[in-house]
Formats: sequence, C-alpha cells, structure tokens
Amino acid sequence: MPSALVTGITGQDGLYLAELLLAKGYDVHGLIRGQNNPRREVVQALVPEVRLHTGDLTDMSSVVRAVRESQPDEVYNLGAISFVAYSWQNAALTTDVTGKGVLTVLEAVRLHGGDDPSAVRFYQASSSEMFGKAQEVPQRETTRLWPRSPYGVAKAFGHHMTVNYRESYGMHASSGILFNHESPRRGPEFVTRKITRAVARIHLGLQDELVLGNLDARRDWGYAGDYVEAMWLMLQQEQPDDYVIATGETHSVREFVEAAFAHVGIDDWARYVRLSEEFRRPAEVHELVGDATRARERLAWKPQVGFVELVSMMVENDLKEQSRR
Ligand code: NDP
Ligand code: GDR
Repeated sequence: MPSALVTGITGQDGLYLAELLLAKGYDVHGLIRGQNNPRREVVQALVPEVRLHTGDLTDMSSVVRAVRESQPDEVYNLGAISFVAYSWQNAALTTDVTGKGVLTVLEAVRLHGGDDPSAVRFYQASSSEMFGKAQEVPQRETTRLWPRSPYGVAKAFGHHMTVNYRESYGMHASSGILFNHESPRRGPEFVTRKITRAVARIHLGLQDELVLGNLDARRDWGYAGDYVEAMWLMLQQEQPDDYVIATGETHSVREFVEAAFAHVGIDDWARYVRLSEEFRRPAEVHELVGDATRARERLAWKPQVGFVELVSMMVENDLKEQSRR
C-alpha cells in the first residue's frame, strides 16, 4: 500500500486530496498544527482513516518527525498561509510559512531519501498569484514571475526552491501552478464563498447585504475536486516537472455575484451589494488566465466542472448549511 503525507490536511485541498488518495488505496497521513486545532474534528469526520501527525511548517523537527513516522512514497506540501489579503498584514509570518516552509519540507524529504534522492516524490502547491503583474496572457509554465503580494513572493520562493532541489539533487519534485479553485469547502474569507454564503443568507432572510471590495477583478476559477486529481497525476509521471492547472476561462467577480444571485432567482442583485475600501488590496494582479496545455498533453488532465455548475454547487451547499442553523 503506497503511503502519502499531506501538509495542509485541514484545508480545502487537503480534504479533497485525502479522499482521492484513500479511494486509490493509499495509507494517508496528515500534518496538523496546534495543540487544539478545531479543524481536527472536520478531518476526523470526513476522512477518519487519515493518520494525523502534530507539526508546523515553521518547526523543522516536527516535519522531520512526521516524515519519519509516515514513511511516505509521496509528500504533498499544501500547507500555507493562503489568504492573499492577509499577507500584507502578516508579511513576515507569510514568508516563514508559505515560503520558508517549502524549504523545510524539501529538506526533510531529501534527508529521508538518503542515497536515493528520488525515493520520495514531492508536490509543491504553487500558485497563479506568482504571475501577478502578468507578463503574457494566458500564463504558462515559462511565463516570467512578477508577484504582487507578500503571499505571491513567498510562493515564488517556494516554487524556485522546488525547481532548485530537483535540479541540484535529482529529486522527484514537481510544482503545480494552480489557478483559483473553489468548492463548498472553500474558506469563507475568499470571495467566492463569501458571495455564495451571503446569497444563501440573503435568500433565507438572515442577512441584508453583501459587502465586497471590487467587482471588476477577474479570475480563472475551477473546481477544487478536479484540481487535486492533477496533483496526484503529476507525481505519477516518470519525470518531475512544473504544470499550470487552469480552466483557461476568466470571469469577473461581478459575473460570479450575478450567477450566484440568479441561482436563487434574484435578478436585481445590485440592491444587495455594497462596495467598501476595507476589502480592496494595496496591489492587484493583472488578468490571470492559465494555459494548461502541458497538463492536458502529458497528464491527460482537463477540468470537468464549469463556471455555472461550480457557482450552483456552492450556493446549494450554503443554502443547506444556513437552513440548518
Ligand atoms: P487553505 O487555506 O484551505 O488551507 C491551508 C492549510 O495550511 C490549512 O490546512 C492550514 O492549517 C495549513 N497551515 C497554515 N499554516 C500552517 C503552518 N504554520 N504549519 C502547517 N500547516 C499550516 O488552502 P487551500 O486548501 O485552498 O490551498 C492549498 C494550497 O494550495 C495552499 O498552499 C495554497 O496557497 C495553494 N493554492 C491554493 C489555490 C486555491 O485556489 N485554493 C490556488 C493556488 C495555490 P490550519 O487548519 O491549522 O490553519
Ligand atoms: P485570491 O482569492 O486572492 O485570488 O487568492 P480571493 O478569493 O481572496 O480574491 C479573488 C479576487 O476577488 C477580489 N475581491 C475580494 N476578495 C475577497 N477575499 N473579499 C472581498 O470582499 C473581495 N472583493 C473583491 C480580490 O481583490 C481578488 O481580486 C486565492 C487563494 O486561494 C490563494 O491561496 C491562491 O494562491 C490564489 O487564489 C490563486
């Protein structure tokens, strides 16, 4: 039975990836931080077979211990401070966790491999946020990085380190440059879930308005369940590499809002939406849209869930969740 260690197991992607790996017959281990992490219960309810190891990406010895205890064939580094807006307020912490944390896991994996540097396969959760002030449209694996947030800078460090460890030590280290992907498990601070939750609450009479920072921002939004499949596929290749994972389609925040309200039969959505400076960012990324040709050709990967289906799935989930309250 192959064994996999997943950091960021309590997050959106960690949960979907754990389900996928369990279905494929893996022995799945997860790194979980904190003395009393409230997300432990979520992991235990959804994927009770996962074995949890306490640790933190800023604590090298805990990561080394988790690797030793799980004896992994594959390590997926999904742990990060992942909220871009927060990264301006906590730039140093974001750098430690989202950036230097990657080096910590790479080192733990390299040391564990001993004489065989590719004994353990490694996946790094890189991000389209690294493209920032996008130098070409659409973005592909070779597009120059120009991050626009402390988060993006930290991810660029992790990405370069992954490439560097592959080239320096011959490690089987791959970097998935994933564009935004969403689901009913998305954290409520991200714009998509913030919208679908508010739309459900407005429909149920529990909330009056939805306050957003910017309706014109555009993103290439896919479904998280599709994207974790790509992570796994990358580690099944003979050769490690970098892969852009995206739908190739962009939509504005306005279009997302419109589709979410339409799902509950509200056409005059503008009367519920207010804009506030509070949710605007010091710097925005340019039009991000990914070219996933390499993934399509080499991994035979393509997204299954389209934009409207994704929005509907998230609103439906929030209607159920909010009705139970
Ligand atoms: P989430 O924010 O849902 O999950 C982040 C995970 O990181 C949580 O499990 C969190 O654990 C963990 N974590 C945070 N700090 C630490 C730390 N110091 N030590 C160990 N673990 C820590 O993110 P997603 O699931 O959406 O994303 C997964 C990865 O993919 C992230 O690295 C993200 O940056 C990246 N990514 C995501 C994209 C997306 O659109 N979703 C797109 C591109 C990249 P805790 O419960 O303790 O907070
Ligand atoms: P992003 O996702 O920054 O792309 O990072 P987020 O959903 O936070 O923002 C998307 C866009 O929406 C605009 N926006 C708002 N965003 C939030 N959160 N709240 C608002 O009220 C609001 N109003 C407008 C933002 O300005 C932005 O343009 C996500 C994360 O998952 C990262 O970890 C990941 O690397 C990238 O996607 C790819």
